[in-house]
Amino acid sequence: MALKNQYLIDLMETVKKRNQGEPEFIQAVTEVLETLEPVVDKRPDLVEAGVLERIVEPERQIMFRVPWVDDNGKVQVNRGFRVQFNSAIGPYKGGIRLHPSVYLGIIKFLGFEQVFKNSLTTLPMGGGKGGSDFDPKGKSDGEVMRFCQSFMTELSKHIGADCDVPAGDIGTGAREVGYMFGQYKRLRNEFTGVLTGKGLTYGGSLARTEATGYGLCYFTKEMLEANGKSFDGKNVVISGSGNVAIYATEKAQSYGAKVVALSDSNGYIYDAEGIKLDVVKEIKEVRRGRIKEYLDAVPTAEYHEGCKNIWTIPCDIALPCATQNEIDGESAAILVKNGCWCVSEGANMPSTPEAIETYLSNELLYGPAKAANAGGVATSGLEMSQNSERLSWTFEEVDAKLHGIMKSIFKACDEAAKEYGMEGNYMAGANIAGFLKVAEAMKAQGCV
Ligand code: NDP
Ligand code: 2IT
Repeated sequence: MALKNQYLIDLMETVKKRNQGEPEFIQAVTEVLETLEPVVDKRPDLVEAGVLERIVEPERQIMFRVPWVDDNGKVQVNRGFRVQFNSAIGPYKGGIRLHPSVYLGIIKFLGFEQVFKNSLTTLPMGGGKGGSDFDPKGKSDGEVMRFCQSFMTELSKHIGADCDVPAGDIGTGAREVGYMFGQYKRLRNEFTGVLTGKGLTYGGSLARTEATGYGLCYFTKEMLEANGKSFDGKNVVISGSGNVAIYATEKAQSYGAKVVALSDSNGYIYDAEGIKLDVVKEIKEVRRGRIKEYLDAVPTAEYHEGCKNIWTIPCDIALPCATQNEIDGESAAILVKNGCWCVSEGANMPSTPEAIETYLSNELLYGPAKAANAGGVATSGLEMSQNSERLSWTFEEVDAKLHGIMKSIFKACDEAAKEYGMEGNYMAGANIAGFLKVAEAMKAQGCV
């Protein structure tokens, strides 16, 4: 899809000029602006208020040095980031990614996506994202703790329960959130809900661990049912084997699907009998091991080096749950050739523009990340509510609210797509519905 509206073409040129060397950010903005063309035609008042020029520019970007001492007594230096993208509808909210590939462009694309995603959740949360090029893999607990403490020493100056509330993402799980929370509390001498994804003994919410993966399946189930389909008896390929992939597998299996593959950045496993999730949880959640160790417990499964070829496995439904741009045009074409009819995204921006074009032109059911993976941040929003009222809800209560939110997100995407003449294009629906709420709030608050 190419932009036709001259105003949007000019805006995109400005974004490209201003964000050189940040292809992921430009990709994320391009996708959104392309789907907003009918909104620009219908809502000159939002154009007049300069909402689009403002929404593509982060409110604030913070970059800082993160020095820490490794187990050999040597000083290490990483770079820390927090991009506070948009606070029109609530405090900045979004995870922290710890991965060697992190640079400003990655955090900006994630922060931009987060603005629309958080809007879709129906909860009052603005968008932000943070991270560092620190790699927790292979580090001792002591090293991870010293890094997290140093990272938070600077970050604590910029966040707060009513200002900006970080959480987990790639490489940031309960361990890292715990160390960061402890350091924030120590520096500020206050016990507040400044992070989500906390442990259950100190303010975390039940079902937050499961939320993104479960939410992905709740959203996907709605999309399937609206199109006369279901998970039952279907072959499913899921990439990644981290937090999102594990709980997507759990919920898909509970819906009667057969999940036949999982991966990590080294390679993928194929188990024709269906993945034994207790084995994966033991490897990944207990031992922090590699996915190929699955074969030690299940010798009948296969392991293949390299993660990309996971998309050559024939399946009905593909749930990418690892990282950005993990499905390119070539992989998408192979998926389609092998009979895949649904792609629903647990990861953020896992499909390249060419892959998305392939889904849409072949009429696949396509659940875009902003909508499909919003269950994690939605449950973070529920954790914030529980922290504010100093109560904790039961697993069933949180899970039921999450389920309700994912249903309403699907409905919002479906209805917006219909209203703007793109029925069945849930990507356009998600972008439009997510945008409109933030845009109305920005217009109402004046030029800020
Ligand atoms: P984890 O760190 O728990 O797991 C990430 C998984 O993806 C691992 O299996 C990892 O393999 C793999 N992976 C990461 N980077 C790459 C890469 N460059 N190439 C290939 N594989 C890679 O993270 P999460 O499960 O939390 O996050 C997965 C995705 O879901 C991300 O896109 C994240 O932004 C998104 N997401 C997460 C939410 C959450 O609540 N956690 C909410 C919404 C979206 P390895 O171990 O080898 O690195
Ligand atoms: O991408 C995401 O939505 C997340 N990593 C979760 C963010 C959050 O604040 O829970």
